[in-house]
Amino acid sequence: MSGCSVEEAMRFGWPEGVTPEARDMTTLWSWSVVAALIMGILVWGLTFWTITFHRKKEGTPDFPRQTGYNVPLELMYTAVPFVIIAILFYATVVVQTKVEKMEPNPAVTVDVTAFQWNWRFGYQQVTFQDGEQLNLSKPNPYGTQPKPGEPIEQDGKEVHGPNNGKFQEIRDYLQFSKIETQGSSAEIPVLVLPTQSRIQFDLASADVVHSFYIPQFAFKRDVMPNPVQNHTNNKFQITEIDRTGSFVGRCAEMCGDYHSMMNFEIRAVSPADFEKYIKARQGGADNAAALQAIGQPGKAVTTAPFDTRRLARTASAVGESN
Ligand SMILES: [Cu+2]
Repeated sequence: MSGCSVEEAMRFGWPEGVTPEARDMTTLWSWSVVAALIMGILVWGLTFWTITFHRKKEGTPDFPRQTGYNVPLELMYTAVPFVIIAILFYATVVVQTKVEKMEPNPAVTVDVTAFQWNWRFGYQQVTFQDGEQLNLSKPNPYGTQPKPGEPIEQDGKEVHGPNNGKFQEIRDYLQFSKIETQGSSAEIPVLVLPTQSRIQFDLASADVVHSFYIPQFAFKRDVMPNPVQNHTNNKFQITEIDRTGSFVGRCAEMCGDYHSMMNFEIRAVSPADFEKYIKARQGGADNAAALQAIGQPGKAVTTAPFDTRRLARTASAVGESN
């Protein structure tokens, strides 16, 4: 077996991580599984031994020697699981603290807006390698939400309370950017990010609860509407993406009819290419054109749009197919 396949076997089904956080989580997962397997083999072994050998034998009148009420043994099998749990808890806290770490001034801050049933990505703030900083945020076109207790006007009349209709329409927590990439049923949104750079993701949903999941980040987080009111931590960071490439992303929260179509792609490019890409977008190029300008495929390569016409996939379509 090559070293590579041992490493793959040790991941126990997880994809290869492309961020330091993903690798830490994968290590935690690997050794947790190893610990569970050792415990499992011990328990299965003892169970098998008990039912097979430690039993009344033919021709003997008595049960085998009974070992109940053995105080040292009982103390041991109370203490050992506690030690195992303590070690797992400690290792989890160490990794979780790393994964949730936020540092000021990440190189790129992207806002992620989930909606039924696609994604919109926008660049809030970008710092290039030479230190040049761009603030690309744009005011929310939907205005701001009244403060609690502030009267709201609706059809010329003052109305109060959260259920006046108008209140619910306001999505003032959503972020907007001068450079946005939005998916459609015909096109998978491709989010272009630089390698070797700290990246922050700000998540928000325009409607129901979604979940932002990139298998190769070994990370997902629910995407909520009204993140503050829903008491959700809607920001997270990654230390870096350690290689260039395309990584598929998915919605991991059942969010309605076309939930399964909510795929997107992360395209990690070198920091120099990223700067060229952003400059091309600033110059008016759309996402595909800006990607092609840096020698990248203009469309997603890890996943493709689904056919949204449900009837096209039913029996009647089979009948028509000849
Ligand atoms: Cu969704």
